[in-house]
Amino acid sequence: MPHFVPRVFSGMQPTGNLHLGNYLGAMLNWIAMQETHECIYCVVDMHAITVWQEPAELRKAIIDVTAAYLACGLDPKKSIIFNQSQVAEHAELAWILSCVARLGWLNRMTQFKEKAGKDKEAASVGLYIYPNLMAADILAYHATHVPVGEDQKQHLELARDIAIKFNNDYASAIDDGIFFPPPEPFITGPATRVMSLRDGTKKMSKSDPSDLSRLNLTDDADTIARKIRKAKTDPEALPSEAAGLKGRPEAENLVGIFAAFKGDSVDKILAQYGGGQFSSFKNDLADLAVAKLGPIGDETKRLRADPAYVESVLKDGSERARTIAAPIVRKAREIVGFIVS
Ligand code: AQP
Repeated sequence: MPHFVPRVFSGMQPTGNLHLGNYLGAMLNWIAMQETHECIYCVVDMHAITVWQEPAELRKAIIDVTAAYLACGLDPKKSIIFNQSQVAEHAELAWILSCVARLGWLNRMTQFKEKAGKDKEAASVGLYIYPNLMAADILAYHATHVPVGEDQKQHLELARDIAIKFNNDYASAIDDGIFFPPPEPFITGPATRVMSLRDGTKKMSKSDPSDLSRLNLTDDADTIARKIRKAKTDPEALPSEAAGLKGRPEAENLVGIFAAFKGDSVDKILAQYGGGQFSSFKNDLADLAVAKLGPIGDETKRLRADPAYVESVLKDGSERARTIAAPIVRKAREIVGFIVS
């Protein structure tokens, strides 16, 4: 088996403000992996248009999400930071992979079912084949590790299946057996699935119509405190051990967020707050959230006011990304039998 350089790839959609789920589920790992791996972090604007976006809003959102990346601590000197649409190899490889992936595989994707809702016929074709583009994003760089939240697990398994099928289908044209390394999901950390503040059974998401459902990374201190105060809870007191959170999704979510911010275990948090009411716990959680998110929000706003700088980061990142993707995608074209001049 050939040796592949350990390489990290991941991305977020510019479809709204980044929120606490993005931060705890993915971003914390992204930041940490910069110190140990070669990392490529993408603003996945091509994924964003699988659902119609107002063009001027999309352009602004690409800048805003990039500003949030930088404010969280991604460093353009350590990592490649770019937007997907500036590297044409993603779309090119996605077509090849769409011819490798099977309809039956895509039919099983739960995210499509959730997002398309009842009227599947009206969903874009892009939304349906979104996982093929995601596979191309990763495989175009021969990425080996993909840090994501729990909700992306199924898409990553599909990316692995596509890589393996490509390697098998074209085995006769691949010198040492494996052209695409099957990427490893990296789903780990204090909160791999942060839930909505209004409904503990739904994930926190950018597209939830209620802004009260999420903590945005740009929310000010008053907004953070208000959202936590209004967060749904149940009438019981907090339990003293993690097992007591079973069947209490809202309580479990808030304690999980507290533990993630604090860097402590859920049991340790409950040893302190168990038996108490939610009100004082919520006050402390709000203070903690403001202390962690406030500086990120301030820095994001500062960077958003300098779009020329943010665009320069994306331009430089896109050029560096292309130097990695171009030879890999060129080779993929050759492997499938295209004439590559
Ligand atoms: N609630 C979450 N908990 C943990 N991780 C999460 N991620 C997203 N939500 C949570 C992780 O963040 C990364 C970027 O995901 P995304 O760009 O797809 O963002 P989103 O917030 O998941 O977007 P929406 O709101 O669900 O969809 P749209 O934008 O279509 O409205 C991923 O690693 C994801 O796992």
